[in-house]
Amino acid sequence: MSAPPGDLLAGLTSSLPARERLGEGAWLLRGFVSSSEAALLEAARAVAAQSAFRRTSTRSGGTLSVAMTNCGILGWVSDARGYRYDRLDPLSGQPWPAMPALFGSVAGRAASAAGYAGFAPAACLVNRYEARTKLSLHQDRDELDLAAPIVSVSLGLPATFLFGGQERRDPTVRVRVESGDVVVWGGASRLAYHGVAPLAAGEHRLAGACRINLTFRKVALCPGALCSGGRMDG
Ligand code: MD3
Ligand code: FE
Repeated sequence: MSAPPGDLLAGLTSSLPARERLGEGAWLLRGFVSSSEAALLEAARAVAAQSAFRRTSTRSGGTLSVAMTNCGILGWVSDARGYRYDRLDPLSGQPWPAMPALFGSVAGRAASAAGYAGFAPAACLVNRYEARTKLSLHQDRDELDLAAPIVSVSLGLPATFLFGGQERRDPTVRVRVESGDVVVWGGASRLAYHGVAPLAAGEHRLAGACRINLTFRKVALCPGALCSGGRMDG
């Protein structure tokens, strides 16, 4: 009595550490940047030295618990007017810091490993989570190019991603992500609802008491223009 070849193949595939399928077009690459954690955190610190972490307000009058900054040609900004991508940091009045070369290469390699060749992000949103901060369930739809994936790099304290469906009411699965893990969200998962559960307190050897998440986005090809899109808070 041997198992059907399909089962053997499935077993082999799932035992490969390289990539785990989270959903249609969504891949978890565990430990993909493990060897670059320190360098990535150092680059994120250099970005924040130019464009500081800030907690932004939302159109609904609230304030996000997560602190954010950006690097790259475009940065994601939120204020009482809503959400958009902007070439200037509203705090400094200057362009966002350039995307560190290491960021660009990591984003491109991760996208390729998940089957999205030629990914060249215009924006990197840097999120900083401290104990008890969270990101409520939302869709990322401020980008004009929804064919491009989003690449997410986790650094520092572990977190739990909530990964839902195309509708807010769809059930969510919980995915634990650790420092060095990368998730690539594209295809049918690109507009899935997602969020991050409140961060558990802790101490990470390189990042201290926080989690840093980098999300790389293509946004759109719009030289010289402001990119704006829909809302993100449903
Ligand atoms: C699923 N950031 O900044 S990245 C965000 O960990 C954001 O800071 C989270 O969601 C963080 O907007 C999670 C995970 C993620 C990003 C984009 C997605 C999940 C996604 C797009 C589609 C589906
Ligand atoms: Fe998001």
